Amino acid sequence: MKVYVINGPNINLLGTREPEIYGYETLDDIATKCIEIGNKKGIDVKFMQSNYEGEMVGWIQDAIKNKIDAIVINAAAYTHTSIAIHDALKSFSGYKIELHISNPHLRESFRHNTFVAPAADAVVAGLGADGYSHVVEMLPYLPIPEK
Ligand code: CA2
Repeated sequence: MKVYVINGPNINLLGTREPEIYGYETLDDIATKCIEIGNKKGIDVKFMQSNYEGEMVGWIQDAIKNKIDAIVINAAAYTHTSIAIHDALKSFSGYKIELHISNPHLRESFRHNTFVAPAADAVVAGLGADGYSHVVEMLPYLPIPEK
């Protein structure tokens, strides 16, 4: 199984600021843990992060071209604004999981709308940085279509 974990703007700052919301782990720490878990389970996990909406759309299109089985996406602030990411996800026929470190519904009202959720099979939010590794652990048990 091949999985892309796509992260949006400012997620590269994890572990450096706002630890009360996002914790102390860096994105590299999280990626290393997920790749290790994936290796044990025969899952090829590729982590990526961009501050640019178009680059994220490009990676979703790459996932289609490369017959990736599942996308885990923390679109960060683009979750709440991006119809382009929504449209790209709709074109991807594999399994899609929206992920957030915090629970946006407990935060400012501008974080309550998500353009990702209506294009996703599952949503994980509020489990902290551990949400990423929990999702990778879960992948073998999810109804992911054969490619
Ligand atoms: O909780 C999440 O994972 C979010 O997707 C994080 C986004 C936010 O806009 C979403 O509403 C919820 C923000 C990511 C910013 O990451 C930072 C990490 C450390 C320091 C500053 C920002």
